[in-house]
Amino acid sequence: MRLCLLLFCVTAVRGWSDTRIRKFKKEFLFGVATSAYQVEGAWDTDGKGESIWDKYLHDHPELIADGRNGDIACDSYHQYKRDVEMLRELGVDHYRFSISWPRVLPTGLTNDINEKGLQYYDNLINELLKYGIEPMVTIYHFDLPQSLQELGGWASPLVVQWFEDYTRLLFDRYADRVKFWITINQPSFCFESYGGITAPGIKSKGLGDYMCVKHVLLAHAKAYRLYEKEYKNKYKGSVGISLSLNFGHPLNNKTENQEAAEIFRDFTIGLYMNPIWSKYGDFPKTVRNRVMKKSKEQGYEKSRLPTLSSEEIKLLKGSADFVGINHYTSVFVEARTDSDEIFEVPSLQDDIGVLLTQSDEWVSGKSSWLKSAPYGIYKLCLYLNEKYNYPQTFVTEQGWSTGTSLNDRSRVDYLREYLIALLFAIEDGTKVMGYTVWSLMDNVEWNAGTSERFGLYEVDFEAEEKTRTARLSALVYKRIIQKRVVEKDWTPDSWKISITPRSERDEL
Ligand code: PNW
Repeated sequence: MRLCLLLFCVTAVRGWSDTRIRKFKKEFLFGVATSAYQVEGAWDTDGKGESIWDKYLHDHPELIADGRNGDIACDSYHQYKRDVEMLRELGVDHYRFSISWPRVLPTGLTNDINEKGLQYYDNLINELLKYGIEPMVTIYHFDLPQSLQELGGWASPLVVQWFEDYTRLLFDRYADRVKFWITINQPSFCFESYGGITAPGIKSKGLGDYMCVKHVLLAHAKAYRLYEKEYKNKYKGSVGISLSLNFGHPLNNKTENQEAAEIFRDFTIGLYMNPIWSKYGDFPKTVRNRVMKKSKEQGYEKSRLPTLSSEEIKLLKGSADFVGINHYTSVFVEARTDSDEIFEVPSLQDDIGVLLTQSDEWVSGKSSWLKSAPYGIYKLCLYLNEKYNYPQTFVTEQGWSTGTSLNDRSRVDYLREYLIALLFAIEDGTKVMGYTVWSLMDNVEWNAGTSERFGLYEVDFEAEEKTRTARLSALVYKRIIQKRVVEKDWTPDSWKISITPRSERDEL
C-alpha cells in the first residue's frame, strides 16, 4: 500500500499507458544551489566578521560528524571562477548562492561596511553574467552575524530593522544585475536553532523558536516591501522566500490520520504560507488555537505563539512574487494516542502532536531523514494550488546525499523520478518557474560536516585546491537541461564533462 502510494502513484494515477513525452518549456529555468557558509570558507579573511555557525562549530567541534567545519569548506571565496566554469559545463540557466551577512557587515550593522566582502559578490555576479548565467541571491542562509546574536538574534524584534538595513545595502549594490532575490532560506530553521541542536545552540523549544518565526517573517516582508517601493520599477526583479516544504501524507484513510496530516501540514506549511499567501493572512487558525490551548494548560498566560497585529498581517499578506520550494522527502503522519508522551514539553513537536514515519521501502539517501518518495512533490504542488490558489512557485532546492562515489546512480534515479513527478504537477496546473538542484558540489552539510555529500560535483576536501570532479549525475543533469526531457535510460559515452555552447540546446 505504502509502496504504491509513494513510488508508483504518479504513474498509476495517470495510467501506465500514458507514455506521452513531456518537456520542460524553454522559459523553464534549470539551476543549482549552494550557500555561503557551506562553500565559501575564508571564514575570517579580508575583514569578514564571525557568524553564529563559525562560533558554534569552533566551540563544539565534537558536534560535527567528521570534524570538518566551514573554515575552508570548498574555498569558493578563492575558487569562484572554477565554480562558474562548472556551471558552464552543466549549462545551467541560474545559480542560487547566498550572501554572508557578516562578510559584508562584520558587526551586522551598517556602521562598518566591508568593501572587500562586497567586492567578492560583485566579482561572482559579474563572472556569472559574463556567461549568461542568472544570479539568484539568497539574502539569509543561516549565518547570522555573531554580534547580532549577542543582542538577541532572531528572537529580538530589533532584527527586523537590522535585516532591512542589510538588505538595502545589497539592493543598492546588486539590484542592477540580480533579478531573483530570496529573502530567507527556510524560516523553519528557527526550530533547529532554538532546539539547541544547530547554531546558535539555544535551548528554547516551543517559545524562542516561535518568536524567531515571527521575526523572520516580518524581516522577509519588510525586505519585500522595500524592493517593491524603491527598486522594482527600475529593475523589474522578483523577490521570494524559500520554504522547507516536505509533504505529510496520512498513514492511511482513517479519519483521525487524515486530520493528523492536516494539522501537521498547518504547522509545517501553513505557518509560513498562510501569512503571505492566504486570503485573510495570519498564522493558520488551527495552529493559533492549538498552541493557545496547550500554552494555557502549561501555565502560560498567553499563547507561546506570538500574535500578529493587523498592521503586521497587512504587511505580510501578498509579500512575495514567488514561493521557493525546498522539497527533499515525505513523511507519513499518524494520530497520536495519549499514551505516546514522547516529545519535550513545550515544543513544536508536542504542539503538533502526531507520529511521523517513513516507509522502509523508500530508497534511502546518506542522510538519515532523506528518503526518495517522488509522489510527494506532486502532492505538495497540488496541495499548494488548492489551498493557496495556484501560487507562483520556483523549486529552489531539491537534492540527494551519497558517500564519495562518482558513480552516483541513486542521485540520478532520484533526480529523474522527481523531475517526472514535477512535470505531472506542471501539467496539472502548477506554476513553476524553475528547478534548482542542491547542490552544485559537495559542501559542509552543517553538523554532518562532509560526511553527507550532496554535490553533482565531488569535492576533494583533502586537496589544497579542493578539486572538483563531475559525478555521473552532473552529466545526466546537463543532458536534461539540454534536451528539456527526462530520458530514463540515457547514459553518457564518456564521463568527461566540457562546456557545450548554448546554441546546441534543444528548445521547444
Ligand atoms: C536544506 N529535512 O536544509 C538547506 O537549505 C541546505 O543548507 C542543506 O545543505 C540542504 O537542505 C541539505 O540538507 C534541509 O529534514 C535540511 O527535510 C533538512 C531537511 C530539509 C532541508
